[in-house]
Amino acid sequence: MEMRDDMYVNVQDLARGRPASEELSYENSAIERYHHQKTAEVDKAHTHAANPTKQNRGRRCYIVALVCLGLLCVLLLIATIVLWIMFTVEQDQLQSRLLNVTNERDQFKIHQPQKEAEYLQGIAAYLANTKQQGWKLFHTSLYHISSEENTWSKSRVNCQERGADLVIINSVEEQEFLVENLGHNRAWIGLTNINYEGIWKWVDGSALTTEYWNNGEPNNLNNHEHCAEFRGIPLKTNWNDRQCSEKEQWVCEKTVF
Ligand code: MMA
Ligand code: CA
Repeated sequence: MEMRDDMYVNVQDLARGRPASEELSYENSAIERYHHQKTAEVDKAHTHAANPTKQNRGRRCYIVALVCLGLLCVLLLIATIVLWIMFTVEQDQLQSRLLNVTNERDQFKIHQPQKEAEYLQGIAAYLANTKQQGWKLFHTSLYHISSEENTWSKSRVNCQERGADLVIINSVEEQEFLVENLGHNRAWIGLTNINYEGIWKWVDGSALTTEYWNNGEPNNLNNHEHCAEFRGIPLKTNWNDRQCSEKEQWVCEKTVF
């Protein structure tokens, strides 16, 4: 009991930081050891108490990560569903458009003969009209032989006013057709060298390839003959170069198609 009191005193002394008496040094050190032991136990207990907190924090992190992953999965799923719906809708729209286009094509096919007939009737009406105005059809062109006479330039202007130009002869058939229709009449054709330093060219700027000059022509008489004419001789080779200011008939040509 005494010792207990001493212990109590000495513990108090220790707590107050007072130096222990020499007689009690052994007991004090024992108490100190006991105290240390207790403190260690308490610390250990604290440490044990702290460990569950750390574990809890780790677990919380793990749960948060899991939740995030779950949310990500859900978002991915939603995105996939949305994209799939969009794709499906677009596919449906494309299919219905394809169906419409197919129907339109089929309708056009059904009505094509009618349209073709209308188109041909239009051409027939156009040709009938041009025939009435004195145009003659040969191959894919219409030809008009003037009844009046004029210079080469004014003849050309007249053709242009009719939606045509002076005739361009590209084949022997065309040449023969014109010989046949002109007979003994002379007439301007769309061939000149006035703008091209002596080089003969057609009115569309194309070069002269198939030529049907009369014997000894072109002779550029007195250096004044720069326009070409049908000489008025019913021969396959009947072209002549003549002074452009001379007045004579002319032939216009326009393509049908
Ligand atoms: C002659 C001949 C032609 C020339 C004409 C002009 C009758 O033919 O020389 O080449 O173009 O005269 O009138
Ligand atoms: Ca001549």
